Amino acid sequence: MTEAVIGLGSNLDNPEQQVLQALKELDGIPGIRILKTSSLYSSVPVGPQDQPDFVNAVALVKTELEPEPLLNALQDLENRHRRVRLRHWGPRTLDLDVLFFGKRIIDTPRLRVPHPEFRNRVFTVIPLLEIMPDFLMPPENTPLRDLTGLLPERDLRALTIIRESSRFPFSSAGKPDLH
Ligand code: ROI
Repeated sequence: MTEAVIGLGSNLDNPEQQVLQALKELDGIPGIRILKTSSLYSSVPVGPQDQPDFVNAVALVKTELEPEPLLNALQDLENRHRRVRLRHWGPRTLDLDVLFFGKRIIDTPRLRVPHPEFRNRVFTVIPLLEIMPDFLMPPENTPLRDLTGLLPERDLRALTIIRESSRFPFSSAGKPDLH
């Protein structure tokens, strides 16, 4: 059983709904349970600016899956949201990233964990700080809170909470527990 951090992002087709629905579906995947979710944030796009703002959130999950099966499950979920990628770094209906997988370092053609851009992006760092203020980032156990002063101010201003987290809002009643 591993605790993993998943990043969620959307800027097409009612992004807030895309992210809320994806959280619900994530919790429904066999071998994945959500432990905590951040608030939903609105953020200016990283990359081309001529696209809508994003809705971003992060979720802490516990999972029985190994990294590649977890990635497969996330990609299936993206595809169910009819993910369209119009261009590199362009708008998308749903983007799910493995940001952390326990303390493991993964570097394969399909998957790099910790996510190589995690620490440069206000829309991943701030939501994770909200739910895990004492998180120590692998590989060096750097405190997550040490990153706050380093993020671009312009992006920080443009990151606003659009929906407060209310702990994870979906009932796990009736689902088998993970051990
Ligand atoms: N920009 C923001 N603000 N949020 C994202 O989730 C996001 N995802 C991406 C790119 C296009 C790099 N920019 C983003 O993949």
